[in-house]
Amino acid sequence: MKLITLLVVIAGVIALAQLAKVGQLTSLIRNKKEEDISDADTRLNGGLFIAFMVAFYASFIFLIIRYGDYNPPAASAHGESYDTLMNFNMYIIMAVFFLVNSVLFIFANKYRFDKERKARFFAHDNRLELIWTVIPSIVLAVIIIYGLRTWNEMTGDASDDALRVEVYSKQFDWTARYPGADGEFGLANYNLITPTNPLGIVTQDGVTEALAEIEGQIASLESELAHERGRLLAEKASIEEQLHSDDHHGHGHGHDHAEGHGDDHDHHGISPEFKANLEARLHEVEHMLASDHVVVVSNAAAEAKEDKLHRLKRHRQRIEEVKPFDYDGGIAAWEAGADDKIMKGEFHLPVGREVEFVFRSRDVIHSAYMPHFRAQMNTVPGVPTRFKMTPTITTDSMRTILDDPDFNYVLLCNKVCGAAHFNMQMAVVVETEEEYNAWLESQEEFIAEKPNTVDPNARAEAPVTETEESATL
Ligand SMILES: [Cu+2]
Repeated sequence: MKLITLLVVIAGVIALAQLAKVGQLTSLIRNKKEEDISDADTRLNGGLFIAFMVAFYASFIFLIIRYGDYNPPAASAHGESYDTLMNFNMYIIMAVFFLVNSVLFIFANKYRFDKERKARFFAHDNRLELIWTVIPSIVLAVIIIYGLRTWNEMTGDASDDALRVEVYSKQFDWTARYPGADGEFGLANYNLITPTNPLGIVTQDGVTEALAEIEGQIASLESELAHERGRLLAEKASIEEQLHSDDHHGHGHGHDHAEGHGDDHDHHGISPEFKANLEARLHEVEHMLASDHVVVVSNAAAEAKEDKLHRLKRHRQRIEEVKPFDYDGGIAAWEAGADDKIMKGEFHLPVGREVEFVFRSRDVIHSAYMPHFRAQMNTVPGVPTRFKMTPTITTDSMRTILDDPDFNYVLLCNKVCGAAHFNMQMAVVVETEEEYNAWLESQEEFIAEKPNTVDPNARAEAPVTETEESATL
């Protein structure tokens, strides 16, 4: 179908070119010059300019009526001034749009070629310069000053009793955090991020847990590498060779005594202690080879595992370096996070109360966008950002207003941040202060989730570690 359309278009262009050629030839026969254009032609072209302008305006007005109201109803205190600012700008832009295009098309028609008319020539006009410099300057100054004032109001400091909520982004979801009873967010450190501590909240338990988790991974990797069959066989062969060569020395003294007399004993003679060690290790290796834990791993896979082991050890070191004295408040600050409350999928806000959002990001720049609250702010790794707003309409009221029982406020990601960007959304529920308090009360504190998490003791008793220990004994 596309191919046919394309062929038709190409055929049409060729036909037009041929027609133009025919026109040229006929005017040549009639002894008319190409640049001789009749008054009728000029009038037609002038009229077409006007017709195009009318069609252009009609389609523009249609689009404005059909799609111009693209914003959902505003549901925050600053939403109205935000919308007023937006409309103010749009009206100015539209006025200029109509003015400029009208002048363009109407003048093209009005001043079409006329034999009787002579063009007026002037090189410079101070009054004209003044008009088209001063008027746009004033309009732009108004836009900028008005815009800045609104922006400053929207982004100014939140009041002291504002509710503080942390919104944390990562590829590809959102997490919200409430400070808990102490009103203070616990410290966070990305080194402490584990599946059960997605924000890396720093607590004594969190550090212990993260260490236990990583110790477990290191131990199992080390054991796996230690039980690699090829390596064990190679070690066994090497030990046997050493013991064997020592046997030779012990019995057949004076083999290679021809050169380097004195040194020979130090090099080849194995002390009884060393020999005992070798024999013990040989025994151990044989034991390991016979055990169930023997694995066969390709060289490339073993290298990859060693790399991973190296990375894990570096990570372990970084966790060990997370020390209380790095933070204001010392060890007490570590526990501020224990009563924090962490939300996935949905978070609640009380209506009519100011909220101060603090945004953080784990990986790349995301953008927290809540269209109904006219709120948007980039979330930047390493640089906390903020935004304050006051929700004015509860979710229930909005459902009535929109006549949509399934309506929910949303927090979206408004920055193309990766493959599942489309999936980064979280529901926001706005409700009365009492409902909100009851909801928050029912949510678990961060540390209360701990018992479900990895038990550090379980790790220490991992079977691999145990056999390794018994093997050494
Ligand atoms: Cu995103």
